[in-house]
Amino acid sequence: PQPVRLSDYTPPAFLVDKVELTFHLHPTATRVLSKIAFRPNPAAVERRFFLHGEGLDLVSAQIDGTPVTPDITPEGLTCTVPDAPFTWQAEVRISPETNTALEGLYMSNGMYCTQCEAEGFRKITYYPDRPDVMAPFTVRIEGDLPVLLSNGNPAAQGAGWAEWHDPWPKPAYLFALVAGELVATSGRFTTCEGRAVDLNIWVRPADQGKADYALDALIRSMKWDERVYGRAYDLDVFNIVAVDDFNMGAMENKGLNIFNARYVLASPETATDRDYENIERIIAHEYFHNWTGNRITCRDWFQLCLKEGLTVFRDQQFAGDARSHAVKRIEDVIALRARQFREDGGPLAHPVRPESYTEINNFYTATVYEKGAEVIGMLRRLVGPEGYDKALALYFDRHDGEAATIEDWLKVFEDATGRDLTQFKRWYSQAGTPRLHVTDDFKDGTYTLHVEQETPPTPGQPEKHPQVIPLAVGLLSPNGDEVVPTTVLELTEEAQNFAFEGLGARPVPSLLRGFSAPVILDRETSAEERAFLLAHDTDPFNKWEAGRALARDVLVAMLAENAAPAPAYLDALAAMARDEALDPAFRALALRLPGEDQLAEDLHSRGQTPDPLAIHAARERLKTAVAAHLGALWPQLYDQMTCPGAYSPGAADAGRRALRLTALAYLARLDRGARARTHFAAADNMTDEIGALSALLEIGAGRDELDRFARRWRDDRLVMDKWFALQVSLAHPETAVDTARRLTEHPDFNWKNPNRFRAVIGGLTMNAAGFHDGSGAGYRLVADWLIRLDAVNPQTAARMSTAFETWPRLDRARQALIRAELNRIAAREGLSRDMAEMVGRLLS
Ligand code: HT7
Ligand code: ZN
Repeated sequence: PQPVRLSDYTPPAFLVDKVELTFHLHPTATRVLSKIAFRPNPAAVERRFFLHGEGLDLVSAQIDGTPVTPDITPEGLTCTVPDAPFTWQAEVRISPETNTALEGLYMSNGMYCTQCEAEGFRKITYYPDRPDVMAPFTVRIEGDLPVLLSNGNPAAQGAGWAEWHDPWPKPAYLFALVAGELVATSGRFTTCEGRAVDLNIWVRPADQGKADYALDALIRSMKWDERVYGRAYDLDVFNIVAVDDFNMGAMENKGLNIFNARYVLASPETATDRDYENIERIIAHEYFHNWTGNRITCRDWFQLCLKEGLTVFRDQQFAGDARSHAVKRIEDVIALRARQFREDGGPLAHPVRPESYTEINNFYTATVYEKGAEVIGMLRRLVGPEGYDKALALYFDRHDGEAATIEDWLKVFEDATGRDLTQFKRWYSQAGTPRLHVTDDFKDGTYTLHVEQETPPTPGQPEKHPQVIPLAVGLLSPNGDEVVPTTVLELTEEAQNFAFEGLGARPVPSLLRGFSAPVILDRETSAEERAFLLAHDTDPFNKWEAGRALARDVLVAMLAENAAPAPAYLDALAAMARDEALDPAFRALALRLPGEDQLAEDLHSRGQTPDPLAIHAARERLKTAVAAHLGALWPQLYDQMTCPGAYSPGAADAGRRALRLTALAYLARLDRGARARTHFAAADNMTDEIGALSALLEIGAGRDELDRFARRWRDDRLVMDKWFALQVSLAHPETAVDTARRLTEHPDFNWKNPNRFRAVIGGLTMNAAGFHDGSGAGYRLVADWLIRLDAVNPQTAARMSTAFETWPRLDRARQALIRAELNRIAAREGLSRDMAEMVGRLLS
């Protein structure tokens, strides 16, 4: 297939005034009747009538009531139509039960549901399936099921049928239908505009009672969007449905969000603190899309970051307000570095706004989402919170009801603040993570920072230009006082100097505070200076960053020289862990060592070839050394960090549990898991149960506990996903591949369920040393399963192929092994467009 290019965009030939759909549900022969009012688009450059449609069985078609015979291709149909408004009617037949790709209308455990973003609506009926065609929808569903849902407000219903009307014009990708035996957890919310909204979280009857937290998160999100962005909800009902088989996290269909069940269902016994946090974040994210995505949508899929980057930024702000801004920022940066920096530095690098694609599903990436959010964070920093608020108000005002572009987005900032964003726009078009090389000097009371920026070449972009980079800086005096509070320096040139005058002594710089830009900071820094910042920096992000950099330097030295961990680092860590002025959640994060994949990336960026097994061994040695050095502290922290009272998923208790379980994991290295076993046996919530089990698995113990866990949770599929994932991701490198293989033979390894597939095969790819086993067995097993899954669910298979994106940084032997597997996948007959594009890009 030919790639689609941003530069080829043309407006639609026809616009849609109204859509009426009728569904007669049947597992293998659902009839879909459509009646669509079209009119020629005055802005069109051509008049061809083309409707997308894939895998549809066309029964009949009419224009203004007269039967027509369209020309049908695998992508859609064309037909001769009047040069004036007309009504198109069609009947198609589809088979939801055999739709294993989980795109379009499909079935999950007896429930009908849809997934239309990005291009799934064309698998439901013939339609101009592009986001710049927006229309109000009326939907009638007929089916012998108790709950029949679609977008908008309920219009009428009877036994076996229901009608829905969505007055807000929307693109087809926001269409949704759900039908099944479902029960609701319900609430009511009155908006600041006085609209009473019925809220329902629909789950399968067996999951009743596990949607309270999702409902609570929804209400908090609605309030927050009113308070912070002035955005109110605009329908009489808001429905959320939890579905077992789902390709991604959730989908923001207008008035009918559909969620992967793992991001809805929670009880203290079955969900961890991390699960609760994810539910809160994703509920908020999908809700926020109602304005940033639905009311204002994207003109075309190249503009995906317009809704995704902004909505991630908004959900990050929300979570920061609901929990701790410092902890949230650190967690977001850990994730950004692990997923987005890795993507930006490899063969899959692409701009935040890509310029071409073959399969758009392959571009729902960390770059579009997370780097897209970082770009908005930088904009906010550059124009200030008030400028940002003014620009957003103008954005909602100017573009409500439209399908907009990044140009529209930047123009509202220019118009609202008077700032020229021509150079800033490079963040949308230039791929790759910029590197800042910083040196400094001090003379006659003046401290000068010399900053150079450089963005490495990325696929298709050999030459890079300087970007606008907000560099937040503070200066500390040698006694630890802050002599220059946080100041934002604006980098725009390849090389720039910034002088700070009137200083009594050479200061210690705290650079890139709050991680003010998604860049790699390159500056020779001594261990003493890092320890100083860990102890004194007033910026919590940089305080954590100093500890993280110390740990990384220690690990690099351990790898290079087989050195013992530096005592200065261990002392600094102990002081931080003991510091009761610090939030327990922050301390838990600071005690977490950099991940193996992150270390591999760090070594690579220093010009070395990482050895995954050596990294694993060094990290294990460091963990044991930290355990021993801080010895007596662990039982103290374990005893101190209890949470009296009933389980609460709130940030305060979750932070205490995180620190307590960190202590338990280190303690397990000293007492051979004795305390972890007791903890596991006494656990009354899933956070404690998983925390103790992980501590045991990490030291190669926990067989009995795994068995007990399986017996207890056999019937809970979401908890069993954890059981599958944990065993593989925490397996010893030598046994990881065998463990994964054995689990693929387990009777409950339902590999067509994306959550279960991700648990086992994804779990293996996350066990860096196991996956990169020198024999290539890990690569082979993953490739075998990707080939198998690709035939039934290309989207999920293609997404997981990113496990291979780090091949260029590995040694020759591993590179050859991975390339051989990628070539084996590429050579398969009938490979999906999704996978073919991914493998092609990975190999290029
Ligand atoms: N906008 C959605 C992205 C999406 C998706 C969701 C579920 C299944 C398939 C999907 N393809 C694209 C989710 C979001 O970002 O909110
Ligand atoms: Zn989104």
